[in-house]
Amino acid sequence: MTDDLLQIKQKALDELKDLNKLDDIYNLKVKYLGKKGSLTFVLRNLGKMLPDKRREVGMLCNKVKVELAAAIESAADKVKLAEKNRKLLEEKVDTSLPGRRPALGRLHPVNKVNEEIKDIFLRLGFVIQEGPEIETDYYNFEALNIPKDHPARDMQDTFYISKDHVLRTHTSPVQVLTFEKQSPPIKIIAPGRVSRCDSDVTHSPMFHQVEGFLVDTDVTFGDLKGILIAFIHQMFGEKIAVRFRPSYFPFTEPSAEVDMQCVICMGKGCRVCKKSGWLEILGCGMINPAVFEHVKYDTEKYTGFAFGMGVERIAMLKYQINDIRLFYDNDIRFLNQF
Ligand code: 2NM
Repeated sequence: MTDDLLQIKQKALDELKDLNKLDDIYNLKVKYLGKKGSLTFVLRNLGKMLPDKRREVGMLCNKVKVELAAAIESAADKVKLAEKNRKLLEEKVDTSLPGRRPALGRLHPVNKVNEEIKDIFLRLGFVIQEGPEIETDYYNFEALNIPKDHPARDMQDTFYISKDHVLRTHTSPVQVLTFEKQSPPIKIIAPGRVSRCDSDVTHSPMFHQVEGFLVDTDVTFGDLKGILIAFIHQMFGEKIAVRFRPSYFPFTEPSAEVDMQCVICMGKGCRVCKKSGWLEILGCGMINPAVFEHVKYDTEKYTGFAFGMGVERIAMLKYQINDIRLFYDNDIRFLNQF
């Protein structure tokens, strides 16, 4: 019997040597020391032995049990420690590595210039007014004295949503809506997105406009010139020369196009100004009484001026960008320059 016990112990120790998983060690413990284990079996049969034998075998059995339990415990500890070291090594963090710098956001150049334009006119006493990007034929054309057969209504220029609704081709409908709600004096700018069916290096099917207008008694073309020259000087510098050229818009009479001295060559003539020394930057005029008649303003009492400019065009001149599509490519290398 004592030989059996020593054999069991040796067998258990031999098996234990090869184990390196906690589960296997636990199973071995059950196999030898558990309720149905080999040692427990011996202990159960002690009662059938003679007293002397029983004492001898009992003592040895307990000794083997204690030794095996200790050996199993120490094997388990070793496996746990190895596992812990493996994890520490695997999850090691190199705290000396440099951190990743988060990319800073910035304003899109079109938004930046839009903000600058708005700031200048706010300082000149204008109030910002916005309106819907989808308009009826009436507000986008009819009320602005753009008759049914006017080329600006052509399918090539206007995105029609339905027979009667368009994506606004300018922010002028905001002016008409304002005229309907308020009486003079009015001094407003209308910034916003507009759409025209046109696309090349200087035209985008969607772009941004700032239009402005002032209506009061005794408003003159001189007032218009004063405001626009002040704007151009604040936007591009005090030294820039400005000229007004006669032009035509259905909603203004007289109308003019405004040129400023080429900011690239300072008027000497270059590729950007096509050797002329001048760059066209906005359109303007005295509001056509036909527009006032639509909103029932007294044309004998009130006069007004209006102007309009493309934000992308101003941004292209300011930052010397030669392709409008760069604004919409979302290339971070382009956008990071502003
Ligand atoms: C321009 C040029 C000239 C303009 C006129 C009006 C209104 F509604 F008051 F008649 N709004 N905008 C206008 C005048 C716009 O953009 C080149």
